Amino acid sequence: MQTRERTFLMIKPDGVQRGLVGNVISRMENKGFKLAAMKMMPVSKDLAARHYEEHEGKKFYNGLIEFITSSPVVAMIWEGDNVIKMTRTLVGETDPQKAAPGTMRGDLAIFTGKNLVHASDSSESARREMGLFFDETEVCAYEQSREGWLYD
Ligand code: IDP
Ligand code: MG
Repeated sequence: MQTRERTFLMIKPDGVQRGLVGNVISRMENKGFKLAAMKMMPVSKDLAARHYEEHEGKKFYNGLIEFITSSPVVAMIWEGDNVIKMTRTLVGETDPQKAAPGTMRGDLAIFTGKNLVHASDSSESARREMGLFFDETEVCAYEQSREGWLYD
């Protein structure tokens, strides 16, 4: 069985509170990506700081940590060819007012500080973020029968 590229995708507290968990998951499933891991969880201050370490010192940093720890998130790993870049495309620009219609943020959000989802932006961040949120034993490698209809 082939393990394809993997990325980390997280539905932030606003997405969970607004009842958009299913909508986000449907978009990823409908595209053809395979779910490899998923859990609903609170984010501790420590995990938030490690996840967002690249933003430490920026003016929005404290608010971001406050927000991401304010209510549970849904953390996921998705698998597929070029999934890191394609998920960023499906998510849309950081500012929902600039995000194209058809993207998650373009369709479902209004404000940068409440932009629904996080998605890894490179293979290094994907590896790092998957490791922060999941143990190896929580990640499922399995055959999905539709793969022959998605890839050569
Ligand atoms: P990304 O989520 O599209 O990768 P980043 O620049 O990595 O965007 O920023 C991480 C998160 O920090 C954003 O998703 C958003 O929630 C928050 N953020 C970024 N810039 C701002 C800002 O100018 N004001 C408020 N929040 C921001
Ligand atoms: Mg980012």
